Amino acid sequence: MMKATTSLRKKAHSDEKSGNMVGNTTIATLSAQSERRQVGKGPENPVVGIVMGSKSDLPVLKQAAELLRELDVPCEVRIVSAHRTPLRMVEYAQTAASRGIRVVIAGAGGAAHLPGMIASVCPLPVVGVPVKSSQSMDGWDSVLSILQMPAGIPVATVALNGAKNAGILAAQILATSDSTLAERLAAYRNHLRQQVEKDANHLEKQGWQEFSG
Ligand code: AIR
Repeated sequence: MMKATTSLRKKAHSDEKSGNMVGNTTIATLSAQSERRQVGKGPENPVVGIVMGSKSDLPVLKQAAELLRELDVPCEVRIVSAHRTPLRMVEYAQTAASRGIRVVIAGAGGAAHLPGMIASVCPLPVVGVPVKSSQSMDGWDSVLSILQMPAGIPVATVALNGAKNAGILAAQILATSDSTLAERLAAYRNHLRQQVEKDANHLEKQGWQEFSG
């Protein structure tokens, strides 16, 4: 798996030397294209809004931010609690689209009403991240609060603490109208595949005992 700290740009640099290809183009080319990205114009123009119910959710939700940074998708990160700051939540949801946000990632733990309530106020697609908080009933409280939305107001719910996938989903939604982002996502997948193939080869060569030791 590509480490969050290893940006696609850095990878592109080494691939430029080795000539690694993704489809008909090098990852370096993809990175250069990302400079002229179509989604947003820079960090001051975020297109994904990441919101969480508490600062205690940040270790999970930051994985979405890291993934989006790797893909050169500008995002903003905010703390907004459905229960402790309900008016702030409504204001965020009502203004997100007009500020240029195109997808919202919302994560919370416990009685996790934030994703569903944002979805009820805001016309944008909402990806919900159930967070296993310190007081959690094994995560089920959060999972069920986010997952079981009434018909008409959907939240695309990812796995417990699955913020990385939330970031990928948000990028995939944006990539339906951004071919260069689609190419960066393809490069990301290609990297995942190469990692697994590398591990599989090592395991076969070394045997499972050596490999796991
Ligand atoms: N929370 C905050 N406001 C409403 C909810 N459901 C959630 C946070 C966090 C959990 O409550 O998303 O996962 C515990 O928050 P804290 O601040 O007590 O650590």
